[in-house]
Amino acid sequence: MKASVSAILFSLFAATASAAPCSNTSAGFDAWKADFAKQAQKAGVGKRGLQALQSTKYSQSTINADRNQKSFKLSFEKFMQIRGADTIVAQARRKKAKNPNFYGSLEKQYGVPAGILLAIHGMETGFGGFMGDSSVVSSITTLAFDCRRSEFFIPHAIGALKLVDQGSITIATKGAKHGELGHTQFLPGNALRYGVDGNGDGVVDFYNITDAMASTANFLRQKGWRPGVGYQQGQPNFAVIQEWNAAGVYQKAIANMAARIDG
Ligand SMILES: [Ca+2]
Repeated sequence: MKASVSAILFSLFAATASAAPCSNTSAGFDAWKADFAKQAQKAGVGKRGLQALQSTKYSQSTINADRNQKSFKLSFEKFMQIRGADTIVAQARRKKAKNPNFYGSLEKQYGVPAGILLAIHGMETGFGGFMGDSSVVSSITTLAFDCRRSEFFIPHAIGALKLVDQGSITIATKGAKHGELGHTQFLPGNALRYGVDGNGDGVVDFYNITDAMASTANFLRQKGWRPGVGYQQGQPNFAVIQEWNAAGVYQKAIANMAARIDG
């Protein structure tokens, strides 16, 4: 009996699994893309998104970056020093002073204080100074195809194609090596889900500072940010900062810098 049950399970699995397998090299990327296009279409991706998928190229630089990720265990002090925390805080304080109404209206709408948004902006891209040099769609599609973390990246690849459909990005849009995009480096699936049109021009554009900041505030709010409540370690909103980035030292850095920016 056991054997026949597992035989049935196996055939069910084989019927639902994608016909083109993942790979640890570029071999088979085009065949996989053809299969993935069917999956994307079923998930609701439209014509523009599918065209972008067709134009993607296997991104060897993304895979090289992925393989070279080192798990770093820096102390908090060392991390702050390496990331230039003092400079970020000083720049952020100037930006806030220059544009108090902008940050004030974001806090009014989403409950997230300026310090948090500016600390994230400074940490992620140096306030938009460098937002990446890899094609977002090619990078994220390559990671969906790569065997190491297909399951994690497939929804983000679908998200990227839907962002193309809605006019937020194109095949030419550049981001970081893992497809992170815009001023605060959203992964595409998160961009799709939490993006908002902050400046009201009809496009959710993560390379526009107003849209990017509003989207970041919206992400934090949707993840449970509570207005007027503390965000240092041990306080309720620290859990929301943990949703932004998985690294403990990064989370503490954001909370520390935010308090100094708003202080
Ligand atoms: Ca907009």
